[in-house]
Amino acid sequence: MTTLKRRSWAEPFKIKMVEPLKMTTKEYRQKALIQAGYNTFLLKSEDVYIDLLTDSGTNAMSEYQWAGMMLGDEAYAGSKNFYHLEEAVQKYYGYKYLVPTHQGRGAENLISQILIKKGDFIPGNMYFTTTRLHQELAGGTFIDVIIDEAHQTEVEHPFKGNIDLQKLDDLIKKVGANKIPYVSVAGTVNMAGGQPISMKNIKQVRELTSKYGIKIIFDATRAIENAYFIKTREDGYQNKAIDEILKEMCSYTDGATMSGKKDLLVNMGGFLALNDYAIFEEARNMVVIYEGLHTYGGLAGRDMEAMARGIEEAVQFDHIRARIGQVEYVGEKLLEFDVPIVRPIGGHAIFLDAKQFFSQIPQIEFPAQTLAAEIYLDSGVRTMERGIVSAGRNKDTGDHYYPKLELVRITFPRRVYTQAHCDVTIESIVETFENRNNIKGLKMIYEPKYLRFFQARFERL
Ligand code: PLI
Repeated sequence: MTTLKRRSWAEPFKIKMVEPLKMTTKEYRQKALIQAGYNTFLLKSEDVYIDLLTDSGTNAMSEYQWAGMMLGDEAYAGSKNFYHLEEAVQKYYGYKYLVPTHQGRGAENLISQILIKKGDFIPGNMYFTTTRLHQELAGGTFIDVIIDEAHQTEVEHPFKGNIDLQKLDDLIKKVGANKIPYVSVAGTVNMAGGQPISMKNIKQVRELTSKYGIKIIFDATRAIENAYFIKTREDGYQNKAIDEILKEMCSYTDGATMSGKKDLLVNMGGFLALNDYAIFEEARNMVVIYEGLHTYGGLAGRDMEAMARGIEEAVQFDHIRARIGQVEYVGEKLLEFDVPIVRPIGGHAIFLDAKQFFSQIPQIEFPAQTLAAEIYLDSGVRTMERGIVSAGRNKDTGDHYYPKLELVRITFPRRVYTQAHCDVTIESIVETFENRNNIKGLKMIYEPKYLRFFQARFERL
């Protein structure tokens, strides 16, 4: 007789509506891949079986959110859904002022233009594509001050998103505090593999920056997932609720940019949240130019309502445990087959280490791009490159950045896929891994000027 080793958890919801998926053959996918220039961003979604490209805007909304959509107040000015969203942001994130934006990068544009002057430096815990680009477009230079462990895929560290305080202090001393408008602190650092920052570290960054009068702008996009890791990994937080932890994290920062398309369980929406009235006033003026009036910022009333309701659901422990539990399920299975992944397992995604996976493919032949293409070809599962293509080029020299991390992100939309979908994904990756030595790299045949990973095209070598 076998004995039970553990009790499983399951999702705290059941399925009410389904969206059929198209099943395709390998020959079909081969054609689709060539048409898409070996770039998974250029595939048609209908040609994808299990879409693990991103967790951004791909979430399934609840009946509570859909009911809220019917209560959209589509007034040009002063929509009641704006006031509901404002109240929810104040209650759960703790910031005083809210400027809605169509999505996260709308907020990044506003804060970068307001706070950054030409020649400034913006330190942060690893870059994110759109965040860094807005900082650069505003005349700044992003400086990575994340701990070294974040660049080492095999090193186990509970908080690989932490900022190296020495690196930060050295930078401040080198360039001067007046050249650093703010530190860009992200929760569960996306490009590091969905790795969290500890509460202790955020607090220490606050203490250090306060000495110099430097602000902290928080990328709160996946801060709720970060709060889960603090609760489960950091001393003193086991008995705190997710919303308490979230609010404490935000309390050490001066404002936040937010893509609601992740943590907040919606398909569209974002915001800029601030404590300083003067900066808020400027953002509220500027949002009118780029997004829309300050009480809708590019969103329909119904979108703001869904986001306000999404905040309430996102901070529920059972939700966040199941969300991260699904990602852990996939990661643990891949580790059983010795597939190289970033460890510890991240919050929103599994990151395959493409340099190790394809040790025969040099970085300039795009191992991660190749791997994402191969997985699609094998099973119709769509993933995303997060390596040299995403890193882009140095704006001064024009050379490729060669990031230490050459990853493929297998990203899980919230509340969308079942465990059987997860199993199909695992089997496809394991089979590609077993066949890894027969696979060659790619060459880039078209490169767009900005954020090239979205539209670049490749051919097989
Ligand atoms: O896609 P936006 O404009 O709503 O948000 C931009 C953005 C900002 N910060 C972080 C950490 C992100 O992950 C982010 C968007 N991420 C995408 C699209 C992703 O696929 O991860």
